[in-house]
Amino acid sequence: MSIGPVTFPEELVALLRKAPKLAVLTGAGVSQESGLRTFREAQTGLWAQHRPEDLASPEAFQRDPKLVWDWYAWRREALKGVRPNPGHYALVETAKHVARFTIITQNVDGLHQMAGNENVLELHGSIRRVRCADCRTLANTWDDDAESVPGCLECGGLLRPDVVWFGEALPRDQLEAAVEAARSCDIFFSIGTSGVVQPAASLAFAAHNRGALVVEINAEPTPLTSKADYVFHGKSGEILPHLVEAIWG
Ligand code: BV8
Ligand code: ZN
Repeated sequence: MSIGPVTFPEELVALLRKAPKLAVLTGAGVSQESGLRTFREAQTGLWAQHRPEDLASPEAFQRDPKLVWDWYAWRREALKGVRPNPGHYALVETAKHVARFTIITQNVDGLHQMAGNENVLELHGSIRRVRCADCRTLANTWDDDAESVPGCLECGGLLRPDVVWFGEALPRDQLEAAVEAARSCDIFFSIGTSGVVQPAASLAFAAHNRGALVVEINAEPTPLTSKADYVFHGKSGEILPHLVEAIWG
């Protein structure tokens, strides 16, 4: 489904040319064109019988740590060879032209950083990091194909992905910085997210309530669509490069 030429309202282009303070919330949709499944998309293979939110929980890890460990090992394997797409690179370009640029991502794939963005807040952690479930020490190395879940070299506890599971608190420093960025930005972009998971989904509304302009770029409508000032429904990997071209090209 490639989109025709996107036209960007003059007012939005003019505002973006004024180099405002931008906050950008991203979700799985921004990585879809890099070949990564979104959360909504059904899992495949032996994971098809599991809902992501059933595996991404401390209860699941308690119940069957090896099953959860193997799921993340499978997702890390799927990440090998995956590269950022033009949507990620357009955000790198945008960062060069505005006063303050903050990416607030729900993605655990590290593709924003791989594309070259510096100021990336990882609200839900990263599957590229592994830590101890007990003492939280980060592991430098680990064996994804080990017979059993590897142990922590510090305390012997089980290792787990350094991500935020459902029911777990978000990293305080990342969340506080995200709330600050949302409350003090001039324009808030919500890109490739279904806007269902909290507290991430409330950030756009926090920005809106502070008078920021809200722009949604998503393949389909979300709970934010009716509140957004500008809505572009389509693929972020196609729309974002067009936007950058229209403003700074
Ligand atoms: C917590 C890491 C408490 C793990 C993730 C209030 C109301 C209701 C429920 C709650 C609430 N507050 C808290 C909850 C519970 C829960 C929650 O929100 N549940 C939901 C399901 C209702 N929240 C939590 O549990 C949070 N923790 O509240 O703790 C607490 C507080 C203090 C002390 C102790 C405890 C933790 C939430 C984080 C969970 N971890 N990920 C992992 O990855 O394995 S969430 C995970 O799912 C992702 O990170 C992301 O956040 C979410 C998936 O959403 P999206 O990224 O948006 O992806 P999705 O597939 O849904 O949508 C993709 C969109 O892109 C679609 O709209 C599609 O159309 C579009 N698209 C597709 N292709 C493209 C595209 N768009 C553009 N271009 C394309 N090419
Ligand atoms: Zn430990």
